[in-house]
Amino acid sequence: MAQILTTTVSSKDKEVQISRELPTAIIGERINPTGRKKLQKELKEGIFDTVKNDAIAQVDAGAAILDVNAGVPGADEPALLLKLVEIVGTVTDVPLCIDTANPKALESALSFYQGKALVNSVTGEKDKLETVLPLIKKYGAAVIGLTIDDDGIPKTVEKRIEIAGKIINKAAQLGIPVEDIVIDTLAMSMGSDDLAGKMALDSVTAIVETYGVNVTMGCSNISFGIPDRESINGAFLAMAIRCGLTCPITNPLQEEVVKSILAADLAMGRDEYASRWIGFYRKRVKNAKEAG
Ligand code: THG
Repeated sequence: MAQILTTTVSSKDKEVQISRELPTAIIGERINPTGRKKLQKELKEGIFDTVKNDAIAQVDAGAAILDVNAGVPGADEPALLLKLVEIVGTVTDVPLCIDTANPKALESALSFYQGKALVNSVTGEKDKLETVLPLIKKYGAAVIGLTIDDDGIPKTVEKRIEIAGKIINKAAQLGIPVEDIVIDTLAMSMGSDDLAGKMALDSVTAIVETYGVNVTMGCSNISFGIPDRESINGAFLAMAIRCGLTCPITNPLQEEVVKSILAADLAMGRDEYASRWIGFYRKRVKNAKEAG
């Protein structure tokens, strides 16, 4: 059996532990303007109502951590990311996953953030390792390591294992402990490659067996371009959890997604007396009654 590593992240007031012995930690993906024209427009105009509503709704629906991405084309990303981190922190108290490829934006967000953030992300690319990992060390953050390198997205499980190893070793050289590295095995669209799901699932199993680390994936990616995405996302999530996925980046506002995760946790023996399942069931019934 692979070693079980616990990744701890925190906000000013709350700590979240990520482990294969604990319930799945949902990272809510909604605060991301990619593909959301209306949100892009609001952010450009300095309107943050959708961000606030999405933050509150995702936590209410079961998100343990919130991903925050400020990638609006043409916007000042360092300033906007900082603003989003600040705004989300005023309406929720969960730890944040800071999602940016811009080192300036990352450093400004980290220097402002109170707690131990999850940084999204570093890759196995030489320049990324050299710019991002020192910031992780400096701010004592945890980091998602994408299994991509200078050759692009790997075509095999073995190559993903190799890239993850490179990220873990580079981090260790800087004094970043392995439990602070969460590996992303890359969920790609099954709409454009029908073997993408199996590749991702096999990679989760292999990464967990090899390194024992926590694993994430942007699970909604899997269903791009296919109808009834919620059902696909739900089934994929349950299977990936069985393989060792512990902190999916996904949309908790999709009921099927949350149901699948809770059912998978129950089936994995991580929901004592089914109390989480029952708690969420009662909440759904109550919300439905209130909505008439
Ligand atoms: N790995 C890591 N981080 C990531 C990803 C990943 N961050 C970004 C992304 N991938 C995960 N986040 C999303 C957010 C939204 C969607 C998918 C992945 C999505 N959006 C709808 C769409 O484009 O059709 C639009 C939503 C809307 O209009 O409401 O599907 O892989 N580490």
